[in-house]
This record gives sequence, structure tokens and C-alpha cells, in this order.
Amino acid sequence: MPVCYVGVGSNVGDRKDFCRRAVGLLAETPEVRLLRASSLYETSPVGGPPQRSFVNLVAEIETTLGARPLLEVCKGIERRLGREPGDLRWGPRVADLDVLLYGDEKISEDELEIPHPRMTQRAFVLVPLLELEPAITDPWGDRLNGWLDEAEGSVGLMEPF
Ligand code: PH2
Ligand code: MG
Ligand code: MG
Repeated sequence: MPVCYVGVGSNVGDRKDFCRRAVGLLAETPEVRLLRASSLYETSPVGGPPQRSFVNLVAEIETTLGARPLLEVCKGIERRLGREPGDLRWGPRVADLDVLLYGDEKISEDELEIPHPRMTQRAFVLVPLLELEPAITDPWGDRLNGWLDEAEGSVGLMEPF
């Protein structure tokens, strides 16, 4: 089973609760096994309109689902937590679940790009991911910690998952 990393974020309402519920729903998915969740981080919004800061974390999972069904599970969790489909790109959201890495696969399809195309530019993704797996590499074998210095946005540790 591939080990996958899912980025979770929220900047509306009780942000920590939405993040924890999102991970709980992932863990309850029969085809998904939650291995670890990173700490929660408060992060400055990257891109989009002026908006509240986010709470972000990364979940490490194993799954029997293919990458696209996993993406559909993530979208289903976003909807169950109250996210409206078609909301503003990079705007405020109750829950955002992005498949960052799916084993060592490289996928470039409609609405499914893995590794996540912007993950190396975003400190709110890299910091929790590197907390879980400091020596993690991308599918080309390059270590992700090399991107941290130039990644965008500020990230502050909040609390353990
Ligand atoms: N998600 C975005 C755009 N900007 N900024 C932070 N800090 N955290 C996010 O999760 C985030 C963002 C698009 O999904
Ligand atoms: Mg996102
Ligand atoms: Mg998303």
C-alpha cells in the first residue's frame, strides 16, 4: 500500500476543530489507515484575497484507494464539513484537503497533479510534512527540506494533533 500525505487546512470558524474532524473522517474511511498526523500550525494566508490566518497540518496515511478515488474521498470530506463546491480559488474555506504525495507516483491528469504542484513553494505544507518525515524525498529522489528556505508564508507551531 502506498504511503500518502494529505495537507489539511481551515481558516473559517473553529479552524482547529475543522482540521481535526477532517483527519477523523479520513481515518474513518474504510480504505484509509491513518498512520500519523503532524502538529497543528497557524499559518499566514498564501495567495487569494486578504483573509484570516489558516490552521494547517499534514496527515500521513496508507490507502488501498487509487489516487483519484482518494482525491474524491478528500472532496467528500470537504463537503461533509460544509464546504460549498465552486468557492473562490484560494479564498476562505472551512476545510481543504489536498493530496500532496501518493507513494512515489507522478501523476499529471485533469484536476489531479501529484506531487501537488505548489507544495514546494508553501511553508504551510513543508513544515508539517518535514515534522513527520525530515528526510522525505519527492518521486525524483530529491529531498524536500531543500525548499524550505525559499518557501512562502509564515508558520507557527500551535499544538500537537
Ligand atoms: N490554502 C490555499 C491558499 N493559501 N494559505 C495557507 N496559509 N494555508 C492554506 O491551506 C492555504 C493557503 C489554497 O488551498
Ligand atoms: Mg489547498
Ligand atoms: Mg484543495
